[in-house]
Amino acid sequence: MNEAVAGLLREYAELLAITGGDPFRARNYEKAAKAVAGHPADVTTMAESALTSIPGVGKSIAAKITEFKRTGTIKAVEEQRAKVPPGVRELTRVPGLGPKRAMQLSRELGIATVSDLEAAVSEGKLRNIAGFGPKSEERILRGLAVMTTDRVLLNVALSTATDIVGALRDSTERVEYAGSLRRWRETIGDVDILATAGDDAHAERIMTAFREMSDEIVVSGPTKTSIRAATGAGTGLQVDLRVVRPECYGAALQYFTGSQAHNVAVRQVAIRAGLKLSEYGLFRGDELIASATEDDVYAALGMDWVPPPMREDTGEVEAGIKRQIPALVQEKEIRGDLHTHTNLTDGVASLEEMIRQAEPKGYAYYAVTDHAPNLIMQRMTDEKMLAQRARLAALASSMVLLHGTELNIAPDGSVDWDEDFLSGFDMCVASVHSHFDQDRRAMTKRFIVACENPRVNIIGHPLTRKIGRRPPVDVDLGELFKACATTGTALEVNASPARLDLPGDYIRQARDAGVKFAIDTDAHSFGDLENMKYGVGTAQRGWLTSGDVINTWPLENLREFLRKGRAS
Ligand code: DGT
Ligand code: CA
Ligand code: CA
Ligand code: ZN
Repeated sequence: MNEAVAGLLREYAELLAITGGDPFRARNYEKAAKAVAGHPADVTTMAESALTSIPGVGKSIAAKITEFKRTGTIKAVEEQRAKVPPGVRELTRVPGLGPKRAMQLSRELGIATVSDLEAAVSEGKLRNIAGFGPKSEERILRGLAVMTTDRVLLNVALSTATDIVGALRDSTERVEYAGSLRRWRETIGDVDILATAGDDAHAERIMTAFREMSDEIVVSGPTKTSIRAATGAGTGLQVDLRVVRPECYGAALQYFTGSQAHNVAVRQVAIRAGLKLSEYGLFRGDELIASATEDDVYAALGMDWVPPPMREDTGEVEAGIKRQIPALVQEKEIRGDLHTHTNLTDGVASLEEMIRQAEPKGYAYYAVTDHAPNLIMQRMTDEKMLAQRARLAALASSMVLLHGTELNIAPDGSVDWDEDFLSGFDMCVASVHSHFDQDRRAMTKRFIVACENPRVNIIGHPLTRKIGRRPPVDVDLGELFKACATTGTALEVNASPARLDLPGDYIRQARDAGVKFAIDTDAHSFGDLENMKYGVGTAQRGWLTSGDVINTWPLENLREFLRKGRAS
């Protein structure tokens, strides 16, 4: 039920923003929605007095949740809904189209859907509307181009896959997901699951169990069935299940993990050796040479096993043949999270709660990096920051607690505080949070100035893209990488599945330019602390080893890096 309540609260926040309500109020409902979605207990079974103990939930939101419990709806939400024409909410999701303009397009052109908008742009209709110039048309076109339609984010696919794999464990010993999810690709088209069965009857039992998980069967046969997921965030996502004999599991796993380009390249290696590779195994004529494990298959081809995130045909086959597959960074090597928030700014949990929640992860260190004053919505002040520092210093923890901040990189590359104030922090992340539309030259200069700041240690979510929602900024990455390498500024691999920023291909280029990285969750809630795996997967797609990642290093080495060559 929490998802339904969170959905209504989120809708209310969006509607308030569209109707021009108090932005702080909208922000509060957004925060509450996040907290409710991540709350462990079903909020509709909780007493109103208990509800207010959820971070971000005050009296009036608690009353709305109780109202939902009683009536199945929230009157205030319905009232706001009545003020907004249908489709406007959908339109505000187009990157670059704010609430005001979405209302205007609805009123003047009757645009009610994203496809209406696409048609109107291509017919040049926007040009006749007051306030819409060629620049806004271009911005909307770019926005439409990044909107994902039929692919889902990693966390959505992973939760669907984990549920289904877990349920299938009752029917078979060996079952796991393959495909793009196993490769940690940033978006997932469909989930591919592989299971083993000893005989046909066993295979049929597995297929039956799988079919019973959904009302929507796309296709079903003795060895392959596809359904659409029936529950959870991934409702509607296609899931393919293949059932194979245990003795060809390795060859099948290799085949269905892909990528297709990797498979084509590996098959070429087989052909050159006079062999034939398929999902059933590696053959010489009719003789089966290898198939039980992936290791066996790669070894019989004269290669190292290739970690799935590298399987994109970008040099990994050659590296495998030369026995030069790097020892990719692993999640268990991460010693700390260097970018996290609390409810002092836009996080939903208190400082003490976030730290208590992070401790079981076994980190050696943990940085609190709340937002700085120039992001005015966050209402940060010097006094609040210093008071937080004192609270942090007084906390006992199994982790070394670092006091940091997330600075805003202004259009000219400057950041919120002067060097004197900044020198009081253990470390600083600096990120672009506004003026995304600067041209390449200005944007590049902006990043370089930030890197040259002796107190800026990590550039947060460097592209500032949001997958399917906001395009990347236009920056000369070659210049940025050079500046990072020479100044000792790390680039972030932001682990939020909505960001994954930097992405793998750029990580590799940056690493080749001598850049170091910090894999961080940018956690705003308890749940976000669990996102580290997506960052590690992304780093693996960039071929990173622990030597490249500063938050796998012992604290002393990290501190040395954070000094950026300063004496203290
Ligand atoms: P997705 O689903 O678009 O996120 O990406 P994948 O990589 O999961 O693609 P999918 O689901 O179409 O197929 C899963 C794997 O199966 C794919 O990575 C490689 C293998 N595969 C599928 N079709 C072919 C094919 O026609 N040729 C080859 N060589 N491999 C294929
Ligand atoms: Ca797939
Ligand atoms: Ca598939
Ligand atoms: Zn942040």
